Amino acid sequence: MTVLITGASSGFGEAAARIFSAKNQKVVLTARRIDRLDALATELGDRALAIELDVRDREAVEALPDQLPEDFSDIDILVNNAGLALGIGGAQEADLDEWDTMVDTNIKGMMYLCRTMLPGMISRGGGHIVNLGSVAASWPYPGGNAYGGSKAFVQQFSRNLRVDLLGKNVRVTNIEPGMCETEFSVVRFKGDEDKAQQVYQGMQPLSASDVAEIIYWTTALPAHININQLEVMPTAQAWSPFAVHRDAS
Ligand code: NDP
Ligand code: 8X3
Repeated sequence: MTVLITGASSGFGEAAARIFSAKNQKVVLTARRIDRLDALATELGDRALAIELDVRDREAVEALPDQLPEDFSDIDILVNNAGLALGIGGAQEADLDEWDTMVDTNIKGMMYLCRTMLPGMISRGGGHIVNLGSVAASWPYPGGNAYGGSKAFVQQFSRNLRVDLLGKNVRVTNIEPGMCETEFSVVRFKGDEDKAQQVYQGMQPLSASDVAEIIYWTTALPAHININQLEVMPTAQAWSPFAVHRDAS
């Protein structure tokens, strides 16, 4: 098996790369921070390949299959993990550039990778796409706005892929984690480590390897089993009651 992972320089992507590699699968590590990918590829050995890729760059994504050396060219599993949230303010005060970045990365980047990798999978007789959604796809929270919307797209796009790919032997899985301590909140709060740490204060979040184990598990099931959607939260997280605004008078 050869596994292509986007966003392999950190968090779930890096942890998934370690697990797939430990299971003797070849891994193509992609992200923007090539220094991190090179270090990880060196650590994982000959069966790992690092490629700098910004998933928002459609031309670069479309050129990717031709860029892969023969040993790594037959991608069996695509883990569409690259993504981010930026900011947690209300929609009325949001930065449109940040909304654009989330849409370009979480939605368009994921679409580009699917469209580019699917023909090869189908011609080789099968494959598996694992998309990283979020609990934010289904459950709104203050400041989730465009991030939640982008992950709702991932949810519905993943379901639609299943329908298009029926009979093609290509599995599609949408994994929707809740709170997980990676660099996610550091990115969301633009490098403010203290603010990021407060998100997980006094509770046990998921770890990157918890989610990576789930990603791997969905791919290791017998080929006739397709996990469509899998929502996972830390035990310490749940939903709130509906919010109600009451007039003070
Ligand atoms: P991290 O911030 O730790 O990792 C995000 C990864 O995405 C990095 O490797 C980063 O690499 C990559 N990335 C971001 N933008 C781009 C881009 N334009 N092109 C290529 N790669 C990019 O966060 P997580 O591991 O937590 O997040 C992974 C996925 O899981 C995301 O889609 C996120 O939305 C989702 N998720 C996270 C949850 C959490 O609580 N942590 C919960 C639910 C879902 P680089 O900067 O080097 O390009
Ligand atoms: C990340 C989880 O709850 O911060 O997708 O939106 S949350």
